[in-house]
Amino acid sequence: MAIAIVLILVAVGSVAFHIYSPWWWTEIASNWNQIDLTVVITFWITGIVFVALTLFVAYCVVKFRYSKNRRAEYKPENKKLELWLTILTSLGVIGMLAPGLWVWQQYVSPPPNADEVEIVGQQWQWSFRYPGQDGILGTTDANLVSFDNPFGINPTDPAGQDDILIEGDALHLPLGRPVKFLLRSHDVLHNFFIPQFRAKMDLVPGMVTYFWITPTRTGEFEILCAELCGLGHHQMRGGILIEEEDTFQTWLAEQQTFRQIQQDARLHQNRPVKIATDAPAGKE
Ligand SMILES: [Cu+2]
Repeated sequence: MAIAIVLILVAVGSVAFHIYSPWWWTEIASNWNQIDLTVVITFWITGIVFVALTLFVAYCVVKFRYSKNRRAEYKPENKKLELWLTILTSLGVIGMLAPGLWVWQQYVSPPPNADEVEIVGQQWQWSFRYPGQDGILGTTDANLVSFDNPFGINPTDPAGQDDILIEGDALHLPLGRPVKFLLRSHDVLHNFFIPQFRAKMDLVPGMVTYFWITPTRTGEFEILCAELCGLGHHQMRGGILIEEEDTFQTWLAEQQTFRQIQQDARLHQNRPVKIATDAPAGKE
């Protein structure tokens, strides 16, 4: 009897905890309400099954408790019961999977007018690339990655010259405009995750993965790496700022393009560098 009471308390307590607990998702900042909905559907299905099964076990503990005068009945098969259990289980599994597939299809089908932004992950930082004036991201090659060309942009591709490169700063995006993220990794698996967007995706070395969102409120959010990617994984964080269109454009205009960065690097290389020395003048 005590076990039955404990089981009932577990069922009731779990439901009460779910309803009254202060923890819930952070306020959503993207168009992906449907992803929240899929999680809510899963909560409902697993919640109902959990409560029903726990209460059923409690019922059985009481109903079929030991009695001297009762003998167990051998019943290896029950076609009717098995059919019902199979149907109900299938419905439950379909109910949890089908909405996810439906949303996933949309998640990886960006609208044709979506802006493109590239996200580059490497141990252990995030960098970002905008396509610049021409709206086209230049081609890249991992073999071209160097100190002066950390994105590995192909210098002979005209589309890459005006690409805007952001390193060591937050990703800025305009409010209300759909954006397609193109994800690339320079070393190992990473995962681009912004909880408020309800969106994440793996970055896989050697391929470009993608998904899209539309930011629905301004604010500053955190980019997390959701893939254990090495010793510094925990500090692989970045910032993301959702701004009004004007503020975004002002910021974007202040950023350097690939061409400017290359020119600066060349200038720097050609400039005569004075090195302080203790040697007497004229004797070098
Ligand atoms: Cu990572």
